Amino acid sequence: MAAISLFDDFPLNTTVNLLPKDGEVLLYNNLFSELESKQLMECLLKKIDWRQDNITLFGRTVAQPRLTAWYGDLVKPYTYSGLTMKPQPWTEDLLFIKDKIEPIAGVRYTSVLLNLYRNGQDSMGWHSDDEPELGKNPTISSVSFGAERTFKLKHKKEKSLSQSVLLTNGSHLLMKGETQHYWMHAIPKTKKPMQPRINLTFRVIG
Ligand SMILES: O=C(O)CCC(=O)C(=O)O
Ligand SMILES: [Mn+2]
Repeated sequence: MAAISLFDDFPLNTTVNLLPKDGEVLLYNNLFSELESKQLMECLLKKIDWRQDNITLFGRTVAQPRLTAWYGDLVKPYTYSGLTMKPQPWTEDLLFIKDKIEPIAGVRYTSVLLNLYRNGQDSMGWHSDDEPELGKNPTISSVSFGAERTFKLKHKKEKSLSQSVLLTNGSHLLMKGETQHYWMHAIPKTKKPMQPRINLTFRVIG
């Protein structure tokens, strides 16, 4: 019988909660094959209507350190860090990704926020995905293509609790339960030379 190595990639649909308490964060590596990931990365880079918005934080207006886009069901606009975003209609590529993650997440997503990190200087600051439109205990799927970046989590109350997850090309990270209530997450800047990375966070807007 073949030995099972703990160091192999987890097979599809094998999940381990990466949080010690107060929420669930599950990682599915290689949900998309290398070829699918390469093709999706190229198509999304080309076809998504990327923009760099300004954002006002603590009264100061600055350009967001990444490009973003917002797609989804053509329902209500969504307010995110003071920006009201009007979604563009789903594209074929986005529906392909959505169809693949929904059976794992067990929800039907109504929208997706896309982030393009052009290099290691692009980043996402500490936050929780806790906008009122997302409701209590939202399920959020985060799909990554391109360069591997470190995703950090820290507990809001217990300062000693933190977690680091490498988000690889073709991976699916699922956040659910009380995660957004108790934890914050971020993609820090890095000085290492970094190729572009695209991240898609699928959300249910109520
Ligand atoms: O790029 C990532 O992995 C995180 C994105 C994120 O947290 C968000 O869009 O709210
Ligand atoms: Mn987030």
